[in-house]
Amino acid sequence: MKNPFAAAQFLTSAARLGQAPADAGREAAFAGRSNAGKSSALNAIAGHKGLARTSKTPGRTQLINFFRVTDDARLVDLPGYGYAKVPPEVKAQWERHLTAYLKHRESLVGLVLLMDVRHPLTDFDRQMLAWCRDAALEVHVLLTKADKLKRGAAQNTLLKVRRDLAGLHPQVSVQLFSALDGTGLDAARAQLAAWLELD
Ligand SMILES: Nc1nc2c(ncn2[C@@H]2O[C@H](COP(=O)(O)OP(=O)(O)OP(=O)(O)O)[C@@H](O)[C@H]2O)c(=O)[nH]1
Ligand SMILES: [Mg+2]
Repeated sequence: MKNPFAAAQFLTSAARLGQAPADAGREAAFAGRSNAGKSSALNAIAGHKGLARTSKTPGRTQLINFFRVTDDARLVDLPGYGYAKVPPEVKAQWERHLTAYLKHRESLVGLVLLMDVRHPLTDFDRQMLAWCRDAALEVHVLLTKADKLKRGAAQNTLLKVRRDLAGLHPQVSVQLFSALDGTGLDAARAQLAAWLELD
């Protein structure tokens, strides 16, 4: 299968919504707590290791990073939340930017919410799901770093999270994912391609 994300390119970074590219076409954003594997997932999906910067230091991606897929389609790497060393006022400001982005970004068609398969559904993940539900925004959950668990344990987590999510958001899907060994890569690409109307 041809990878519709192979030509993805870095477009721009924005500290707030006003600096974002024109709100046209279709956009899918990657959100999740710091270190969940957002940038790694983006790189795996594009098949391009150096596209989004990954880091062992949590909270590295502080800006909203936009990537062009086609003239009409973008992927967006959102800053991670739950980074303990960020002062409360910075955190509060970021929450305002984030909710503004989720609420007002017309081109945003879906949110990929990443959770470490070993620590799913934190309070902030639940908060994010509530914001998306209120904004009537579709969510696709990637349970990341699936390579860290045995197959059976990962499957059990998947079933449990799927059950819990059903009560939190009416339009949510969930899958296992690993940027390291490629688990769930095709399914993640298929969901994004559907949202962005790529073929
Ligand atoms: N084993 C394993 N490690 C992973 C996987 N995905 C990411 N990692 C590691 O997890 C760490 C964080 O990955 P990032 O992709 O930078 O996480 P992020 O969510 O973008 O983090 P912030 O930008 O700080 O919010 C890095 O050390 C990655 O190498 C995976 O699928 N498997
Ligand atoms: Mg990142």
